[in-house]
Amino acid sequence: MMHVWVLNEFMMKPTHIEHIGIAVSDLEKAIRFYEEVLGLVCYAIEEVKDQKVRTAFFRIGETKIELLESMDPEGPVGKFIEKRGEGIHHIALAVNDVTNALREVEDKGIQLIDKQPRKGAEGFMIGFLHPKSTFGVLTEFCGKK
Ligand code: CMX
Repeated sequence: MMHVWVLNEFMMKPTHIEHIGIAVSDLEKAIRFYEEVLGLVCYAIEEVKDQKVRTAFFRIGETKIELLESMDPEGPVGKFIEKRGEGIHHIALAVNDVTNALREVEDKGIQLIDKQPRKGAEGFMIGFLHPKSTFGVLTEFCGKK
């Protein structure tokens, strides 16, 4: 039987794809591809020490591409590249309130990596859902609070 969802079951409904995270081995080399081949502009490079990565950002329409270079082979991106090579690492969904969004999906049985939001790049709060719970795609909630 088809389930009829009611609006208040989706209080955290994402508004758009905030960014797509791409794991790269060499940030400068990857930036050159996005700038010189695709014509995008890198508008920020930032270290996110908590996540053991150096990031570079490009705007593309309403969303962004976030390049991720590991600063530590034991960090999440270092381990990812070691196991799976360079490539799409995660998708970040913009939500109004990361704390509430995490709580809401956990109540629906989704396994969280972060029970509480942490500080991400660009002053955003971020929280990850485990890829084993989200059909193999590491999913991030990203918001101003
Ligand atoms: N996407 C999909 N699957 C992934 C994955 C990813 N990015 N990273 C790891 N996995 C899979 C692995 O392939 C592995 O699968 P199998 O069990 O089938 O082999 C499984 O998850 C466990 O992987 P692991 O290498 O043993 O690594 P860990 O369990 O130690 O960590 C994860 C995996 C996702 C929990 C960890 O990477 C994490 O906590 N990620 C969230 C934080 C993060 O990624 N930060 C970097 C970006 C920060 C930013 O954007 O600012």
